[in-house]
This record gives sequence, structure tokens and C-alpha cells, in this order.
Amino acid sequence: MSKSVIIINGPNLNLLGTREPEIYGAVTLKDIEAGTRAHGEKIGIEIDFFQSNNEGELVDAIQGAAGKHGGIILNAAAYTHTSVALQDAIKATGVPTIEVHLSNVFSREEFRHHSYISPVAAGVICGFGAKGYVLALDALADLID
Ligand code: CA2
Repeated sequence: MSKSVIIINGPNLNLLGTREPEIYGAVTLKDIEAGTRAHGEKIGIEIDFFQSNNEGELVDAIQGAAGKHGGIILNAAAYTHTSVALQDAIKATGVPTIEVHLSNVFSREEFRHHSYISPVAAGVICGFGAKGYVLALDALADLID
């Protein structure tokens, strides 16, 4: 398998940098894409980057990673807390997946404390803003080795 990773982002993350900077920071999704691509180049990992507001498209992106990508970095956003379909997709593809959240979901509302992704993820990173994606990339690089 080539050293390639897909970074999948869920609903409303396309709005990053435009609203609620006190929670999610001032960076845009384009900034996150550029930062992770630059880090990927440094450590020899190719990156595909995808965002959708639709649950089914996120399922398709996870399924599409099988046989193509060595790992998935997933910020499923609100679907983290609701989606059995995303959990099933990760389980079915068997591609190592790291769950990322910009905010510390455990210091927020109770409903954000439960994740359908965590039980099937290789690991979880939350609370470090955009840097979390870079940390996840380093973690995946070790897993893919
Ligand atoms: O902290 C995270 O990364 C979250 O996955 C973000 C989700 C939230 O539902 C999760 O509990 C934690 C929300 C993404 C919404 O992003 C926005 C960005 C800018 C303005 C409004 C929403």
C-alpha cells in the first residue's frame, strides 16, 4: 500500500474561519489542507482531502479508502455523535482511522462526550485545533509503516 492518507471532514467544517472563531479558531479548511499537505510532503505521505455536509458522501469516502489509502483522518463533526453508518463504514473497510476534533469535546456539552467513531478508531485527538490534523498524520505515519 502506498503511503497515502485521506483526510475526511464532515458537516459545517467548510465554514471554518468564518464563524465561531472562539471555539474553532481562525483557520480555514483550506489552511488546514495546506498545512497537512506541507507536513505530508516532509514525512513522505500523499494526502487526499475531502469535505462533505452529507452523511452518505462521507460513507462513500470511507469505503473508497479501502485498497487506496493506508489510513484515514476523520473529523466527522456533528455526525461523530449520531452516525452508526460512519461507524459501520470504518469497521467494514478496516482502514486504520484516527478521529480528530478541533475542540476539546469533553469540555463541552454532554452530547458531545459520546462518539460513534471512537470505538472503531485507532486513536482520538481533540482539543489542539488545526494542529490535531498534523499530530494525526504523524501517528498514522507510524501505523502505516
Ligand atoms: O471540534 C470539532 O472538530 C467538532 O468535530 C466540530 C463539530 C462539532 O459538532 C463536534 O462536536 C466537534 C462542528 C463543526 C462545525 O464547524 C463550524 C465551523 C465554523 C462555524 C460554525 C461551525
